[in-house]
Amino acid sequence: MTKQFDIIWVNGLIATCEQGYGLIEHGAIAVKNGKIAWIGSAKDLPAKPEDLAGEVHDLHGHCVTPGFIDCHTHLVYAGNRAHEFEQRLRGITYEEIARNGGGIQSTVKATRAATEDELFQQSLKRARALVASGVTTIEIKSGYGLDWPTELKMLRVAKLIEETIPVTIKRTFLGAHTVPVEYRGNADEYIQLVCEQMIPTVAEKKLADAVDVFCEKIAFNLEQTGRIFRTAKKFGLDVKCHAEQLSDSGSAALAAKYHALSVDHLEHASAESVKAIARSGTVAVLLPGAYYFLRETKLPPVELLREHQVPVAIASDCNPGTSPIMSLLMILNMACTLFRLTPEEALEGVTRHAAKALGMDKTHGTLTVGKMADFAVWNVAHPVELVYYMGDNPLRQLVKSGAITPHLR
Ligand code: DI6
Ligand code: FE
Repeated sequence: MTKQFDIIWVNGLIATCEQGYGLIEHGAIAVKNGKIAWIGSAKDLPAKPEDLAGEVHDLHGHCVTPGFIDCHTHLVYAGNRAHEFEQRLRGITYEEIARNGGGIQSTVKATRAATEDELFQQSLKRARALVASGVTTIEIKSGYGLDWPTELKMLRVAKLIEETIPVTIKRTFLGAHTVPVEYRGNADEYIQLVCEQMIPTVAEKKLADAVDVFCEKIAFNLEQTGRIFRTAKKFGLDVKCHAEQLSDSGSAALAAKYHALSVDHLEHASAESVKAIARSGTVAVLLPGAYYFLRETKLPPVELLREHQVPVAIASDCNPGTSPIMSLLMILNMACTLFRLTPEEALEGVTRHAAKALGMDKTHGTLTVGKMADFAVWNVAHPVELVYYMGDNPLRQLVKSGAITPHLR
């Protein structure tokens, strides 16, 4: 006789993340067809676990969280920028390096030159490292091609990662990451290419779910950003924005006007920006790794975000220039030590709110009946320990769509 569920995990401290930690003690999770079919206190199970499922796992009191969602990465790229790290330590700023043809441009050069397989192998390594820190969903942006063949190559590589390891990949088209060298001094013409050729093809061939823009003095202005948003919306794509990372440009408020899924960075965001995103239901994505690595001193307006009840997600921003970080556990700690988020807020930031930042909150981000059975089992007694330690990795087991994934390190 077929049993009601496929697998049951019992005897765990389950953090559902539905509201804060959302803890269930002595909890059980039952999975059917890759989704959560039952969750609650084990004593409330309708029958003995063995009678309900063919496979029963004892969690021995270990802690369970939703699989982490890294909602902002640039992990598909070739080469690295370790030499620029040295330059910055000698006092040259990120913006100066960018103006001198380094920065994003140097990664563009390496990414264009790499074969698809080289790009895949290098990127897969980073995706595996993130997964090994408890991640089951990763957003990956293009934006190191800035020409169509390379943007396409990046988007294909992102897809191939999903086909190779058990992780969900959400792709974002970031053709407007910076002005490519061929269009230097002619950003409008490049934006025209992005809007008239690239975005329509991305939409038609379903190469990405969303479109992002780096709105900044060293990248694109408000008018150009608005043009990208209008085009993306016209073609049915969601929008996101790298907003107010290095200066207060008003880009977060502009993104809110277009009902952006998220505005990301926000160190320089004003009270007006925060009010605008609160009204539009946009998620604020904070990226403590970039703040740390650039040794920034201007903090994002966390208190204002709280006051206006803006959902706050946190992400790795994994990229070669400003956040060469491949552990979301590390980012959880940084979000608390650097930005003063509470551990509970930090955890919501890589689960429930991160799912919302990717428009997938109906299916992911919390341990709730009907959602995908993506969860992590941790060798800790309470979820705060995930945030507290640095450099440890207490991941015991990762479950993706109800299946236990082999260890991926
Ligand atoms: N903001 C960032 O932090 C990354 N991109 C962006 O728009 C940095 C990308 C890089 O330096 O390679
Ligand atoms: Fe970024």
